[in-house]
Amino acid sequence: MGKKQFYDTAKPQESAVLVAVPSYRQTDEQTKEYLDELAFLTETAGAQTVKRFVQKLDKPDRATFVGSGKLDEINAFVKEHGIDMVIFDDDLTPSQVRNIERELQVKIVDRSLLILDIFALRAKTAQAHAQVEMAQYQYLLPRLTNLWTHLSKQKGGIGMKGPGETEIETDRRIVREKITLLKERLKKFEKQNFEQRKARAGMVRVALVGYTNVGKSTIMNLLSKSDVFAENKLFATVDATVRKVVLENIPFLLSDTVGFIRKLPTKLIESFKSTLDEIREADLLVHVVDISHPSFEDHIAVVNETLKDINSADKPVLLVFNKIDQYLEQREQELQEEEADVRPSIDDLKATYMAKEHAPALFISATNKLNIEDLREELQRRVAEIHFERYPNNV
Ligand SMILES: Nc1nc2c(ncn2[C@@H]2O[C@H](COP(=O)(O)OP(=O)(O)O)[C@@H](O)[C@H]2O)c(=O)[nH]1
Ligand SMILES: [Mg+2]
Repeated sequence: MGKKQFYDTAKPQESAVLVAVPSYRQTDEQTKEYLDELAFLTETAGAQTVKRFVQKLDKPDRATFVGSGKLDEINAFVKEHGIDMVIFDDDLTPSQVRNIERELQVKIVDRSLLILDIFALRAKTAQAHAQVEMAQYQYLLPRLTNLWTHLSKQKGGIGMKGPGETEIETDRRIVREKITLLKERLKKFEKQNFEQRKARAGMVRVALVGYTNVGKSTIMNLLSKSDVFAENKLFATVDATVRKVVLENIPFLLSDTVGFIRKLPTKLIESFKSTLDEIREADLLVHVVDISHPSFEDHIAVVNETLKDINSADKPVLLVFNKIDQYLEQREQELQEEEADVRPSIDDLKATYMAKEHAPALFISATNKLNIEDLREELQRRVAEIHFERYPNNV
């Protein structure tokens, strides 16, 4: 898989409709933001969202995820507009996929498959390719009996960057063998990583963490004068990058890695464990937040949850709110339009978060280079603290 893609680039952009089943507790505002994010993922994967379908339910329908009336409604729309695929904001069970596909006769993509696809597009190093491939096979294994029917095989495109036809027709045994081989290959990478890390011993390690698309790679480039790929896309960077940075004569290692997202499939986290080692072994986490995003508080919670999942929740954290340029613009507009609830000033935010965290919180703009000196100073101070505690003789 990985490089062996079945994506026909000559094809016009694929069209998609999105489907979400929020609980009654979820506000409409939240539902809209979640679907905005799903549409952004869809766009990142290369397709265009044509329509969104929402059905409030206590929990998704066991057989078809949405109720039969809603499914008919989706079906009518798909037929009328010649839609290529239906994307669900949750993971579907193999039997749900089978039932829905039988009904709609188009490609059915769930959240895991969509994210896996983006990862496959974005992986650059051999290790990241192997990690994505592993996750793809693990996703495929329980679904081998019903995914990739005649329909999906002809079409290609999103969700079809998985194993080719020959693999699909063979049985689970072969997929299991592939997983075993990949495990061995990944072990070799892990050994190499371990050797690299030994070579880097003696330096404080700092990891940039945060939700996807908040500006981690931009900050990495700013601090280390490196050239990590940054783009207004979700998961622009899947591979971990480590650079040496020197501030006030104290060297430390800074790593940029894959961003987090809500409902990140656990299988994916597992496959990326060795990439996430950079976070797990860090002495200090720089948690970057996009303050201009309406759901930034949700994002902070998702990142903290994911850190818990990878046993890194109790590390020291420096909270950095990025994109204040955009935030201030939004606020300015609210003030001008005399809106009822104008967002708080940066000073108010600072007071709130410093009280909450009992530590400084920084407010910067990485692209407009606002308060970057503060960030450098604070980082230097925190790194020096760790450095002199650990290497008291190494002044
Ligand atoms: N307005 C604004 N955009 C920013 C800022 N920092 C980063 N960005 C943009 O946000 C997008 C995502 O940045 P990136 O560094 O790739 O985010 P990552 O996914 O967290 O690594 C890119 O289009 C950046 O140019 C900022 O301070 N202000
Ligand atoms: Mg990035």
